[in-house]
Amino acid sequence: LPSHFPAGDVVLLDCGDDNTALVHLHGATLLSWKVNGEEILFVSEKAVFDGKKAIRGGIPIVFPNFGPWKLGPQHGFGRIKRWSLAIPPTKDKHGTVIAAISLEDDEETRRMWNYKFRLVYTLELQATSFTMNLSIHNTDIKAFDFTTLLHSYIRTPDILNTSVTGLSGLVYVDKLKKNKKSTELREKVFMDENYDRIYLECPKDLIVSHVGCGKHNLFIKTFNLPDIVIWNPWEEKAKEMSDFGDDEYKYMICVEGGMVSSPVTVNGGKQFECSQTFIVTPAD
Ligand code: TA6
Repeated sequence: LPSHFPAGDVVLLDCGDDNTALVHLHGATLLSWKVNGEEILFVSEKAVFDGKKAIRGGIPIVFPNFGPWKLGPQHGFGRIKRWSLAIPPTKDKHGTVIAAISLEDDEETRRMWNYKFRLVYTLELQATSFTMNLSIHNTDIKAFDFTTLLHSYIRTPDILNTSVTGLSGLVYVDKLKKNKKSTELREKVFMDENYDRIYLECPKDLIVSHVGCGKHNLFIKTFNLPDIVIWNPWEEKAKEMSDFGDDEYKYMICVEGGMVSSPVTVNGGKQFECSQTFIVTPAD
């Protein structure tokens, strides 16, 4: 385990040649995804693993609410609760390593959000690709609404040289400008300041350039996660976060697939499926 990751509640998926993924049962947070030994995800050196708040980095799961929530913690309880190992890592006949972790309602979640549910997070690791499947089961009688998102922190050696391709022509909500809506005109979206935007109904796959140590791009394909949140706290807000280094904004970009612009309704006994696939490709 990397030095600053605690042992204990982590599950390692290993498909050989230093192609691995590490998920922490706290918040079902992916802490690491390595492709031939190159770390693609970002976790703050100051991340806290006390189980009381979300881990700052990796891919925490946002459920049942994206953003500030009057019933409980911001971004909901999914990234704070301790999930359970449902299917231990096993290699299938194609060489894909598959594992699943799950979360069910309990007294604590029902006090905030009085519904019965079961989340199953199935991870599929191959040599240069990684798929995260989230199924949200309504095990209650009554219907419930939620928003959900995979809050992916992607590593970069230089935020100024990292861009997101695939957002051109989309309407985005700018949370830094009182939720003002604008249209993205750029083929490649670079950041040189605090960004906090929700790109709505993104139909295309995305490419995040120069991730990891900078020699690879990350191709992101989503299913049922049409809204793409792009976030970087930048310098001022980085200083305000106790679990984030002052200069760490230079080494991460959040590109987050979600169903957040309008809530999903799932009837009793039914389920909602969503997923994202990450593929590492050589940088152009
Ligand atoms: O992903 C964007 C965002 O909603 C930002 O507004 C910022 O709050 C970020 O999530 C991190 O939120 P957190 O509660 O983890 O500090």
